[in-house]
Amino acid sequence: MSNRLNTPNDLRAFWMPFTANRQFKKEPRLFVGAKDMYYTTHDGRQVLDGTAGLWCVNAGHCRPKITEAIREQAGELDYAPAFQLGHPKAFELANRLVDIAPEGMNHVLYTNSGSESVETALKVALAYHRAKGDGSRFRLIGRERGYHGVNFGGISVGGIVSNRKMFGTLLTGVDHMPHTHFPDKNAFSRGEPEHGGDIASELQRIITLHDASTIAAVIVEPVAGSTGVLIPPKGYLQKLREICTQHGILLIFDEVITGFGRLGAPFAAQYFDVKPDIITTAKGLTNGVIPMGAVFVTSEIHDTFMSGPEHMIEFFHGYTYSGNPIACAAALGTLDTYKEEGLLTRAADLAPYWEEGLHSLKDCPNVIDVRNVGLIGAIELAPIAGEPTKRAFNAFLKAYEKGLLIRTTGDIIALSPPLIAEKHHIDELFGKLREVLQNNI
Ligand code: PXG
Repeated sequence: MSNRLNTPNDLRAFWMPFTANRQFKKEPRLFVGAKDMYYTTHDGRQVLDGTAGLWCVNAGHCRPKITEAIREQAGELDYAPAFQLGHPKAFELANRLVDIAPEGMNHVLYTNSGSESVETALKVALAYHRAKGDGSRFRLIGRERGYHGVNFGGISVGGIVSNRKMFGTLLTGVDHMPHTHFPDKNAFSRGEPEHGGDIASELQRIITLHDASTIAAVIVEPVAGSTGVLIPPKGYLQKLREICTQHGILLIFDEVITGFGRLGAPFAAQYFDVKPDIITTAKGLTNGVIPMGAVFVTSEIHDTFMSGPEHMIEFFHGYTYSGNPIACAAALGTLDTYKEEGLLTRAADLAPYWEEGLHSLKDCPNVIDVRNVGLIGAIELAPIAGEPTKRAFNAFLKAYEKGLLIRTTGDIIALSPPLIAEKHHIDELFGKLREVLQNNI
């Protein structure tokens, strides 16, 4: 007898990611279409996208340049082996990416997701020190509440407890800096909070403990996203950079969320004017349409590997789909769209209006903090006693009913609309959210 689930719309077979599967399957929420700022649900309703999908659809949905590029590429060259062979668009895209990257980040490795970008960056960092004859630098330093995807390197340097606790010993040789959330002092901050930049000196303490000669890299999200939007206090990132430079430690910015215009500059490194040695990206690279990531490294790092006999592979790492032709075409179509519409800097123009709208929700019941930077916003809610996460999840369900997509993590609502948003979309978003929050969730 076949054990196939044989109803076409049976929801049981798909074990959904980061989802309350049983709740979802009782009350499914399906999107069947999307255009620009809106999704269409299976029951025919329009839902305003307040989160750019999962922080990735920066140019809005079903944009013609991107969909056409994919269609064309699929008919022209579907796949080319990624190892020891190439295709023109992989090189064209790398050059285009380097053009918008912070100065000196001149080389790009391709991946298929943010998680793979993180693994790639950590491996580059370890291998770089070995290639320089400094192989005792094996430690990796992350941060509490950090999110760096779901693979073993990423959860090891990451600091979200629920993502780590089920999975054994993880990587050894990892330590964590403290997080930067100080609600007592910084609640209702606009932009970079005033207090807490000094916490960067905890890195110095960790270095003193382990000795700099054992530490390969420090990895942080410039703005921590998944943990509920933690914006770096003033001076914090600059101080991390100083300490890393002083001790020969590589600084990795995980820009999977902040990359491609989210803050109003192409990358957070430019927005905060702090230059890391490695940048990880994904999401907005292809507007979320095709899985793809990219890791940027400095010439210094790249050139360090370019020694030894020329017929030898310089870095033993890569994926079957690194630089996949259809993904490259999607990314090129995305970069064209960003350029034509000025989307990589548009968030800077919208940010003041966004900030006002967001902070106007301060007086809603149970709101204990509101914070923002670029086109990112967070509203932190007081948890329901004894039922953490439930209030925010209720808000998510209510918002969906009202035609608004928000993201929640813990009891925090995170907002990050597509960068094509107009003021009336921002008004609609905060209008609907006010209705949700006012109704005793
Ligand atoms: N690094 C960072 C900083 C991320 O935000 C990843 C790595 C992993 O990317 P992939 O492509 O492997 O998922 C991420 C992903 C949310 C949310 O709602 C955030 C992410 C993914 C899904 C949901 O906060 N970030």
